[in-house]
Amino acid sequence: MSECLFCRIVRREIPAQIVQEDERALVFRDVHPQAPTHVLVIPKKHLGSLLEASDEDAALLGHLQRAASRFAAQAGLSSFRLVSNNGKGAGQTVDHLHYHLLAGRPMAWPPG
Ligand code: DGP
Repeated sequence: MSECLFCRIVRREIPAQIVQEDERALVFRDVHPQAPTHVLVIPKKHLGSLLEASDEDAALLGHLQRAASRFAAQAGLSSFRLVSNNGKGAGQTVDHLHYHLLAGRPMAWPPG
C-alpha cells in the first residue's frame, strides 16, 4: 500500500476537506492556502509528477482540467490560476501529481 500522502487522502486515511470527487479525480482544500480559494486537483491514480505521465494518461490529464473547470464554475469563480509544480526545482513538495487552483485575489505574473 502506498505511503504517498495524497494517496492516503484518496483512501481517507488522512482527513481533508474534499470539495469534489469522481471516479478518477479528487479536489480538496490546500492545508496552507495561498489565496482565499486554494484547492488541489489530483488524479486518484498515483503519478509522481507530469514527468511520470505517459500517452495512456492523456485522457486522465484532460479529465483533471475538466475537474478544475467544473469546480471553478460551481464555486462561481470568474477567474482563477491553475498551476502544477513539477520537480523540486519548481517547488514540488508532495510527490503526487497535483494542480493548484487559486482564486480570490490579484495574481502576479511571472510567478515567483
Ligand atoms: P507543492 O509544493 O506544489 O508540491 O504543493 C503541495 C501542497 O500540498 C502545498 O500547497 C501544501 C499541500 N499539503 C501538504 N500536505 C497536505 C495535507 O496533508 N493536506 C492538505 N489538504 N494539503 C496538504
